[in-house]
Amino acid sequence: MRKRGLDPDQVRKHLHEARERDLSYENGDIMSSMCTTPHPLAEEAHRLFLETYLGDPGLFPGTSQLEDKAVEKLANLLNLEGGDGYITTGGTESNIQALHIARNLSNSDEPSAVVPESAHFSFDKAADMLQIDLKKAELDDDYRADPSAIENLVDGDTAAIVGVAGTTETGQIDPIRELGEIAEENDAYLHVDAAFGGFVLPFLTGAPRFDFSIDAVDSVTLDPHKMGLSTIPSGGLIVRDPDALNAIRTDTPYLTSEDQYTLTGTRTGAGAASTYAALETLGRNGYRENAEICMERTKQLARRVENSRNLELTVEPVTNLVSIGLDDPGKAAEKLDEKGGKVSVSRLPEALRVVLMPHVHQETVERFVEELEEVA
Ligand code: 0PR
Repeated sequence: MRKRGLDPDQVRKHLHEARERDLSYENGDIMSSMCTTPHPLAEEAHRLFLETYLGDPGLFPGTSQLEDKAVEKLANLLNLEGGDGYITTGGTESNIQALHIARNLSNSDEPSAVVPESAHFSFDKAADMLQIDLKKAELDDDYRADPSAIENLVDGDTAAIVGVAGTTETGQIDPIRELGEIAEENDAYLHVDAAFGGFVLPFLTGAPRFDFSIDAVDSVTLDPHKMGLSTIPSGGLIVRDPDALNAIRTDTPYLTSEDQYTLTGTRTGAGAASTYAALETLGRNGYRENAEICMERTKQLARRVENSRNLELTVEPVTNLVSIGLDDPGKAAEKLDEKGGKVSVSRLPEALRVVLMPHVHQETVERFVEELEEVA
């Protein structure tokens, strides 16, 4: 560290230089992310609550109340009356904590979790940290969880079964109801990772059910900092039974609260405030409009892919993500990169993965397809 601090203008200059090297959502560079420009009011809330934290909630009762309200609204969006949960740092923390609950509720000496092969890598982190065996079940032909493959891996040590609503790589929705039947028969905890789909599916007519309207669902991850238009970090973990949180409670001597069930200690109140602001200002109609616009562009891209000679859809998109099959997707992604647009390559299926977040406008889609046809 420097002995004498720099002039603020000089530091500011360094900050701006670094920031200018970043890609930006708004000029259409980023097509691989599930994050986007937050709603302006969410951003305003974030700034207002910048120095608040919820690790010691008695110091920030106002912020703490906003978190409770945000949790209630998220639960309501997921068709749950009552319930509990908290605003996490994102899908990873929510998934870790869900398996944490399931493991601690399990009677097994060697608890395991069964997930579809499409599950996000946060479950690998969770399994490693929690010292549980993670069993990955093969997918069906449409890259969804295959209930019979899941069932084959379930045994007396299965603490949790996981389903995904809006998978990271294809945006697919697992058959949660069927997974629920398996969970009930085997007395296993059922967690649904709707980090991405949670703010899309409730607003699409005819989307399959994935939430607490299915009795067997014990907890759901949904991320306000993805399609919820909140600021980073805002994640959500919602549990059906408030008592489930007792399984991961830790005493917190000398704080204003007696215990906490969160993974992190000093955790920002900005995510909770920002989530509350986005939920309140957008309402169901605002989110519906957002989801519909994203799906329109998704369909626009999907149709272009279908009509292109060298490209194919690996699956028909059900959320705002398009998975494009072509020869050597890795090479295509590299070439697209040179042109400025950032897409990613999925591994299952091996394909180009484009996420149609709200910042990916119609013109961006058009430009992308032209560039893609060139490189393909
Ligand atoms: N569950 C699902 C289904 C996800 O897709 C993700 C993240 C998570 C959980 C974990 O969420 P957090 O990253 O909030 O902890 N999915 C993408 C990923 O990490 C998100 C992403 C990808 C974001 C690329 C930005 C980006 O540039 O793969």
